[in-house]
Amino acid sequence: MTTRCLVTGAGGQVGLDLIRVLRARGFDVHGSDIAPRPGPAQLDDDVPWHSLDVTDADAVESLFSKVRPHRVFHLAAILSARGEEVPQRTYHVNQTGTVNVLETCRKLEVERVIFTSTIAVFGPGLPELVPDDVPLQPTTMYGVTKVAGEMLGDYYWRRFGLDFRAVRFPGLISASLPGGGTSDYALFMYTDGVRLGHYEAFCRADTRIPLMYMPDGIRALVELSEAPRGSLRRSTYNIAAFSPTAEQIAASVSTAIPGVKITFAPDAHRQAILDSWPRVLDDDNARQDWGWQPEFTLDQMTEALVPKIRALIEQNPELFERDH
Ligand code: AKB
Repeated sequence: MTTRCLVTGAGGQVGLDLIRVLRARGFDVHGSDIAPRPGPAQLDDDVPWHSLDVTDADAVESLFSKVRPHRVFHLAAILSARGEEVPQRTYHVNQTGTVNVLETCRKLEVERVIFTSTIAVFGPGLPELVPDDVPLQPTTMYGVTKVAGEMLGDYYWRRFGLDFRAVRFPGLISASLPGGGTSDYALFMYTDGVRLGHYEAFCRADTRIPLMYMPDGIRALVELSEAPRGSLRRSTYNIAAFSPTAEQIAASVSTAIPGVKITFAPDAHRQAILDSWPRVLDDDNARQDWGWQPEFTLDQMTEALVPKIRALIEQNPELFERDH
């Protein structure tokens, strides 16, 4: 029998790439989002798409009862920077939405729930190398709700046997516009670098956080979802790839876009968030339990990403325009 997967928040930065990879692996994949169905350039015509507001418990239950997924990839969330604009709404989408998804999966006996957590669960006062288990003291509503999501998922596993698994994503970078993250300065160096030949980053040059190229992030989700439960000693795992300073990213970008000018004008609010996040993540548990290993280094990502962004901008010059 073909495994059916349902992805929430599927129209976001991770979802569309995840759908492509799951389909290539032979899964029957359904997408859902509060946003309208993406166009054919982004999503194959034969992918079923459902309109879903995860804050509406009845709507979640009704859709999941209709689709009857074996696996749910719960991605729907508002990210850190946008999340601070209206924290109450972020709480509702990220927290109520996650409770609704978990509760429905429990009732319908969904086999597995895969959740995307983040480095934003951490807060100030971290060691240089940050393991899975340190006190979690997030400073953003996004981080607060992701800590709660991790803990709720773990509770549902221990209390109800719902097979819940999560990765803590570093800042993800891909050839698509992210939706309001604080790690976005890294991607904007590439997109504005190609589009305009310059970018003024909203962080200091020495800012250092964990980052990852999207194909590695997607592979992590898929590999964790397929790991034998017996090999998992925990529900939530740090995963890491590379941790360059913003200045090192700029240097890498300039190898692929000669003459690009990247400058730094820190924004106090976003800088404070970045400074509260880990500089380097320890992902030993993921490596040991389910064989996690990143493939892309910063420079390999640069080499792969710049031609992709160039091609996309040639097709659609407005694609990476933004008002912030
Ligand atoms: C954000 O910046 O909010 C996200 C994240 C690190 O989870 N990219």
